[in-house]
This record gives sequence, structure tokens and C-alpha cells, in this order.
Amino acid sequence: MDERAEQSEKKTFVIGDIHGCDIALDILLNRMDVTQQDTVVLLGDVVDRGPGSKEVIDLLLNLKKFCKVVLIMGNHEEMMLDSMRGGASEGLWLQHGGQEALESYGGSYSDIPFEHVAFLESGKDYWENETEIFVHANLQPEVPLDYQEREWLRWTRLTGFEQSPNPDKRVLCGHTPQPNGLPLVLDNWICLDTWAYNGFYLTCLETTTNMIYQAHQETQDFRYIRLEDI
Ligand SMILES: [Mn+2]
Repeated sequence: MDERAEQSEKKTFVIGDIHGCDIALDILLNRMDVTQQDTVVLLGDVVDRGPGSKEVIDLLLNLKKFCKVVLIMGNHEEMMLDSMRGGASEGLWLQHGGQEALESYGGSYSDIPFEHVAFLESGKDYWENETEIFVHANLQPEVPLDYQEREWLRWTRLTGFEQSPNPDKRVLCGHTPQPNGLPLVLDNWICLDTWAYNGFYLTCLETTTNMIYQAHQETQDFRYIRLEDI
């Protein structure tokens, strides 16, 4: 394959809140069929709530052998890391899906492999490429990306009136679950948290074609949706 052909096939896949939905993630990854040229962006909250946090991180570490993987830090990764370090988040974390995550490792912090901790610690506040800004929860209006507070980046729910800080870039986020299982599509801003752990779908958007891939943890259903059809 010549360089131009490789370049033309370069794709960016963006995955919403996985929340321990290992089966749904496995289905998506098989359909995505990534190459070394591709980038997969995880919008955060890969762990907690669902049954397979350990299995999800195993799948993501394996994915790193085949393409570039970017993890955005979600509030659940933050709580898990804080709990492991003996921080104040532990009670909150265990009650909000952390118990399930810990059980997927066998029940104790010492069961969590170093590679998994390092992966969680690699989570970024945000990331951007030429066409998109990737963030877990939200952005405070009028505040530059590097000065955003963690409360906004990881915790603040969408109102539905969000606007991209850069008219030339679309914002892709998760965190605010969409009760119909479909992405929330605003003007230049898309939320991909489609409530995978709660009986809806895990969603992936391929940003050049705007093709949406969705997989279901329990039924193992898979479907494609065009963004323009939402
Ligand atoms: Mn979240």
C-alpha cells in the first residue's frame, strides 16, 4: 500500500462511556477493524457499574497493539484511582459502580494489575485533533481548554445548550446518559454516552464518515446508524 492510500484510510473512532460493558466493547472492536493508521478515543468512564471493568481494560490494552489509543479521564477513572490511593472518594466510588469494578478483579485493590493502573493514569483532561475536541463531561464556556476545572471536565452534566469553543471543531463528549440509547446531537457538539450498562447501547462514532456503530451488552445486538439520520 502506498503512503497516499494509507493516509486516505486513516480513521478516528470515538467510543462513549463503556462502564464495564465488555461484551458490547468486544463486538464494537470486531466491527471497527482498526489499522495501525487509526486512532481510537475513549471518552472516559470505561470502568464501573457494568460487570466487566477488568475485561474492558484487557481489551483496551490489547487494542493498543493495533492502533493509537487515547483515554480521556472520566469521573469514574478519577474516583477509582483516588480510592486505590486511599483517598476520600472510596465510599462514593464503591456505591457508584466501584464495587462491581473491584469484584471484576477479584475483590481487592492488590488484584488490580500495574498495567491497568498505568492505563487509567494515562487518562487526559481532554484531547484534540484537527477537527474535534474530546472531553468526558463538559466545558465551561469562555474558559480556555488548558484552564478548565476538573469539575466541568469530569462531572458537569449537559444542558443541551452547549456550544463548541472553536467553530471549526466539533466537541465529542460522554457522561450525560441518553435515555433513548441514541447520541445527543447538538450543533457542533455530540454526546456519545448511550447508557450501555443500563440496557441501552454502547456507541462508537467514526468521525470522517460519521458512521455510528452500536452494540448491546445483554442481547449482543449490533447496528449501524448514520449520524445524519439522528
Ligand atoms: Mn461520567
